[in-house]
Amino acid sequence: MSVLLIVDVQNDFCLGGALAIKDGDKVVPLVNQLRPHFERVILTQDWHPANHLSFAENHPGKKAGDIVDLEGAPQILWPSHCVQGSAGAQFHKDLVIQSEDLIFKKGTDQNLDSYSAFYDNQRRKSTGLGEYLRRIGCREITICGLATDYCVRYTVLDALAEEFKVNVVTEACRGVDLNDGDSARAIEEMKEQGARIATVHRIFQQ
Ligand code: VGL
Ligand code: ZN
Repeated sequence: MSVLLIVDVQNDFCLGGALAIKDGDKVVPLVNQLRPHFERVILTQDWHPANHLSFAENHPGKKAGDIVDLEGAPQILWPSHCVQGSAGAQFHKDLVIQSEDLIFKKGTDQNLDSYSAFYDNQRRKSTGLGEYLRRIGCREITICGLATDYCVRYTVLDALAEEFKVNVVTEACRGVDLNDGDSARAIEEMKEQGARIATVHRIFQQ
């Protein structure tokens, strides 16, 4: 069973969004080209309550980019983004979504962030994605979306740790790059851990 996992292609990560990633919306046509080549498409949706503790706004005196302790682990503070039910949390309007697609929402717990589509950042709870993939007989997944250095990176590393074969379509990913080179380093790390870099062109040829 071939699976395409589309990570967080939501308005807040695109042009004009609350946590806009440079050229985030440029991934949309590429992701749309990828999807017909897969038997199943799964999307993740960052889906925070307004009081989420990854938001700088919910820590008086702190600003986006600061790091705080959240339940014993360091947490980067972000501008408020992908608030449940808000326009910013919706998928980009040009992203093709079909009724049979599966959507995994994450980051719903006020006290925990969840970059990975598999687990929250503290690895307390599984989202059920790994179990689902095993149940449908999926051994290999192809991952694209936003952001290369956060949700894509964590998702890829968890997928590898769960022993899936992982392809990352880096041209259909964009990163935040809080520090110069974060996305490039994330790609190197994913490769070192065993991810294969795929291109839209190469998938077309298969
Ligand atoms: C993301 C920061 C905060 C992401 C989500 O989708 O990569 N990054 N929440
Ligand atoms: Zn988030």
